Amino acid sequence: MYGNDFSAPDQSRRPGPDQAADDDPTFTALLADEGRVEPRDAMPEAYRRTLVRQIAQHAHSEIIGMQPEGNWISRAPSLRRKAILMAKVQDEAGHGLYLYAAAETLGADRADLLDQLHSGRQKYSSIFNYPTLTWADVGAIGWLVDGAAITNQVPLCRCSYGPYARAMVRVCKEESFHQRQGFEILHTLSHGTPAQKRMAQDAVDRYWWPSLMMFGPPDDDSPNSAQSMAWGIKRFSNDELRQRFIDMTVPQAQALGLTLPDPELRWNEERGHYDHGTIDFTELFEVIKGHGPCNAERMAHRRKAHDDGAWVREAASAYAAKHAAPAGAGRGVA
Ligand code: BYC
Repeated sequence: MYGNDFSAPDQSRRPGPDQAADDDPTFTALLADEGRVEPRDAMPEAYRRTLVRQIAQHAHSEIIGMQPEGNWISRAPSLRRKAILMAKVQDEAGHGLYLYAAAETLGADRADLLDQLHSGRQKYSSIFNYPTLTWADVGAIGWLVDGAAITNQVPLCRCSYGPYARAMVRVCKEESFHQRQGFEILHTLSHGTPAQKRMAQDAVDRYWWPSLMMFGPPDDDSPNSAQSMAWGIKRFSNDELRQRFIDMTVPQAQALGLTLPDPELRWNEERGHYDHGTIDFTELFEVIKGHGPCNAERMAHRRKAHDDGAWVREAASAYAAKHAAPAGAGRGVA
């Protein structure tokens, strides 16, 4: 369970997980020193549980996140666009794999995590419960959703848990390609025919507010933030990252020649940030509770994909068992 090679734990440094205690001074000192916690290190049980919760939700988001864009692979407007989109969706599957592997280094069982997703006991990002109505939505997802994801995930490269932080380095590199491809799709549309520009504007109008909600509830309504920040899992609060994303995105919208659907967006010289209108967090909570436009469809598709893939898992297990058996066993050696 703890034998994942990419985490390369230093086994000599610290006692095993069984000896972990919430007030372990070595753990506290390691965090104070900005050190990395590795899988075999002692860690408080609550720290481990928080990481499994966040990493599993993150992994689930990556694989559910394949659906809205996957919808457009067969309808991409050119072969070039289709090839790029296929590669992007495949990257998201890869991110899911790194993240499930990172959760396994904490003792989580992948089948159990998927079971919790399928039964609704674990969450995935609210953003993937919105439909992709036009090709421009693929651009808006790349530009806004992947842009928000990068803003949230770059600080996670410095997360105190080593395997999660290292997985994020590669994920962020890939996400920045994704964001550029989204920007490029929207740039082409916004400089195309009036109908194409309208399509791009409509996609941005629908995806702007849900993208801001990806960062989670406001800080004073975020039960996990304070402890996660104290443990060095989160480096910035939800509101800080949301503001950073807005500040980065407003000039990009201007470069695209598109507007953001918030009349209250304006630069505040004193704060050194953009002010923005009120975010309707009741929508976020409704979507999280399962009442978004596509929650039922996303989950039904995911469960079906999982059931349809049962034969692959069985074949892989049979293959692994065959190769784990002692040489000659079961091969009918005379
Ligand atoms: N959607 O105390 P809080 C991608 C939940 S994938 C749903 O602030 P925390 C991509 C939260 O889980 C992007 N649920 O929580 C893929 C908590 O519930 P529980 C995914 C949300 O953990 C394919 C409760 O609300 N990125 O980029 O401190 C294609 C209270 O919140 C949401 C990650 O997962 C939400 N938006 O902070 C394209 C990044 N927000 O667990 C792109 C890693 C909050 O207590 N995760 N909740 O029942 C994080 O950074 C943090 O978990 C969050 C939330 C900032 C999301």
